[in-house]
Amino acid sequence: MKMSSALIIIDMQNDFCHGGALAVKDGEKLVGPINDAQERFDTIILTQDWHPEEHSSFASNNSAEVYSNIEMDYGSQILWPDHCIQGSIGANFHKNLNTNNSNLILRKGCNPKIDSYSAFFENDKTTTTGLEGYLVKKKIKRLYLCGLAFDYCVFYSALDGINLGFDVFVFQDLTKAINLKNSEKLARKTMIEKGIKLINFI
Ligand code: VGL
Ligand code: ZN
Repeated sequence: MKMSSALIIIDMQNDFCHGGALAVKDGEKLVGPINDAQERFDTIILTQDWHPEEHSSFASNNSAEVYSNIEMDYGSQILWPDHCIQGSIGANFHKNLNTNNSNLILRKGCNPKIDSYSAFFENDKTTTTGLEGYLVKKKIKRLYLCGLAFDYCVFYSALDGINLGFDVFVFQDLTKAINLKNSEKLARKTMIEKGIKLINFI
C-alpha cells in the first residue's frame, strides 16, 4: 500500500476473543488474516482498550446490570462486563497477533470517567487521543480499519476518521460485531451513509 495509507487494527485483545470477558463471536479467527493484511501496509497502528479497574463503563462499578444503559455527563453509556483491565492477561493482544510491524500502539479508555470507543476521541467527543495529529504529520490520507468490535470501536473510529477528513475503508471480512440491539445493522447503515467504504480483504 502507498505511503499515504495506514492500517488501523482495533483492539485485537484476549478479552474480545474466545474465553474473554467481552468475547466477540469468532473474534480470534481474524488474527491470521489480519496478520496477512499487515504485509500490504507501511504504516500499522494497533489500538488497545486499556481500562483502570475503577472504570465507569463497568457495570460492576455502577451496581447495575451488564449491557444496561446509564446517563453520563457526556451522554448515554452502555455498561460492560469488566474487561481489558490495565496490565491484565485479558488486556494483552491475542498471542498470535503480529505486533512486530506496528509503528504505534495506542491505548485508550484510560480515563476512569470517560469511555473511549474511537481511536480518535473519547466518548465525550472532545478529548483527543492524539491519533489525528500523528496521522496528519505522517501525511496519511487513507485509513483501512479492521479488528474488534465492528459495531463499537471500529464503527466509532471510522466515523471520527471520516469526519476528520480522511478517506476511510473498513475491511468487513476482518471485523466482527458484538451486536447489541441491532447495533451491527445500524453501524453498517450509518457507515454507508457517511461515505465509509466497506470492502473485503480476501
Ligand atoms: C469495545 C466495548 C467496550 C470495542 C471496547 O473494542 O469495540 N467495545 N470496550
Ligand atoms: Zn472497553
